[in-house]
Parts: sequence; structure tokens; C-alpha cells
Amino acid sequence: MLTILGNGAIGNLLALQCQHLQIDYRIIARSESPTEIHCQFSQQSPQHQATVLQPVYQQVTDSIDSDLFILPLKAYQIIPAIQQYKPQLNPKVPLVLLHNGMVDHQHVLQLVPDNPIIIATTSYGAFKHQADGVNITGIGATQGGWLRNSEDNLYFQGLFERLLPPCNWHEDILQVLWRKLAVNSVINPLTAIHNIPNGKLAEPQYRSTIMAVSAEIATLMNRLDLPVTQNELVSNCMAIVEKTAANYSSMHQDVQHKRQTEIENISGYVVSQGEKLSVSTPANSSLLEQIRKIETYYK
Ligand code: KPL
Repeated sequence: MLTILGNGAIGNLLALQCQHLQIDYRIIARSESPTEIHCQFSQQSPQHQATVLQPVYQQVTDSIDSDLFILPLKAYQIIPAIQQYKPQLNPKVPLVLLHNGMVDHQHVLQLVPDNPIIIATTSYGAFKHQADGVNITGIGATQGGWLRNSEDNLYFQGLFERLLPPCNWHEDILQVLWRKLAVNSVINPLTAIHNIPNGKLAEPQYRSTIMAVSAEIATLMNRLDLPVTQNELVSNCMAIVEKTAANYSSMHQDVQHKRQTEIENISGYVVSQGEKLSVSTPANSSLLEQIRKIETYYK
């Protein structure tokens, strides 16, 4: 049995996969709990057809004693959620932290000193257009790794990867997370500030910012013993810009809908690491300040 925290777009997508694969699951709803959710796929295939999900919920106060406790949340919700559900969480249950951006891993390890922990990030695209509807816009890949090992990593990996295949497992998940952070540090704030789809970032006026943001992150990564070059980060980022040219980034959508963005866990994380390691990060700081300013307009 799997427990899924929250019925956001990715939470519903996970539940849909469980329904499809006949895997027993429960959702702990954090907002409304509709009895039916209408799921649409932008790219249809025999496995990806419009479907009605009939979600199975558990009470917010029920104990969490399943095979995996999956937290498909915004990065800034991860620590508060662990604090909230810790009292009812069996210390043997592995957590799967599934999010964009970075969270403070030391804090997580302290909060749950016994539970095994997977960190994962996915490039599946999904958004919730209403409480009882979810659009799955992209079938992507998932990257995962262990922050704290379990007694049987392969068993738990096997369970999780059925839900968001293909799933690549990494010995050094930090490398992967930092590389994803570098992509998000460029695409998310720039598309939100300039109100553009991802593909527009290929235009020359954005080049110098992309270079500067990537250079700062490459310096930080090298300080952390995660070898990389600025060029690698820039070409990684431009490959995603091209691949997702027509998409609007998650931060663009958050700003358009006047929702809290993940900027503190993206550019904010880069800047705080810069302060810690005495690496100057003016390009990332400038993006951070611009998004903070946009957020204050709608608060
Ligand atoms: O992860 C993304 C996001 O929108 O948050 C990218 C990779 C930028 C794709 O849009």
C-alpha cells in the first residue's frame, strides 16, 4: 500500500497510475476531496487515455504505515508537511520527497531520524485546472536517489518506479538535483519575469543572464565537489528550453495565478549556498529579488 500526501496535479497523477496498475493506495487530501477526478492527457497513447480517477482517501489523522509515503509537494511545503505528519508516521516507512528546487536535507534528516528517504524529481508535466480535473501535459522521466538508505532499496525503488517510469536511480543524487536546480534557476524566474514561454529564452537578449546564472552555479557546484562546467550547465539548460519550447514554466504559471512561487527553494537556495561558501551570486540574487518583488504585489 502507498500513501500519497496531497491531491495536487502530481498527487492525482500518482493515484491514477495506482488505479491503472491496481496498486493499493490512499491519498491524504490537503484541500477538497472530490469523489471523481477527470484526467486528460495531451499526448494520448494506449496507456494514456482520458480516464476518471476515483480517489481513495485516508483521514488526515490516520497512522501512516504503508510501504512508501510519497510527498509530491511544492519544495516549501516539504519541511512543514514532515513536521505535521511525523507523529503518525511509522519510523520504518520510507519517505519519497518529490519536488522541484532544493530543501534543506540536514533538516529533513533531523526531523525523521529513522525513516529511509528517497529524493526524486520528475519531468512529468501535470496541472490541475479545477478541483476535479487534472491535465497531464508531458510524459517525462524521473530521477531518484537515496538520502538515507533502507534495508531493501531495490524493493522500494521497484515499487516507486512503476508510478513514474522511466526512473533513473543515482548513487549521487546531489549531482542530479544541482543540475536540475541550475535549469530551474534560469528558466523559472526568467519566464515568470518576462511573461514568456520557455522557448523564448533561446533569443539572444537572455544569453548574458543565462551565462551568468550558470557560471555562479557551476562555481558553487565545484566548491561542493560536484564537478561541472558553465558550458555543460548552459547546454543542459538550452536543451530543456528547446524541448519544452511551447510550455510555460511552473513559476510562470504560479505568477500568472498569483500563487506563492518556489523561488526561495531555487534562486533563494543558490544565494544562501553562495553566502555559506563565500561565492558571490549577483545574477541569481537579482532574479530572486525580482520575483520577491512580483510576489509582494499580489500579497
Ligand atoms: O521544471 C520546470 C518547471 O517548469 O518547473 C522546467 C524544467 C523549467 C520546465 O518548464
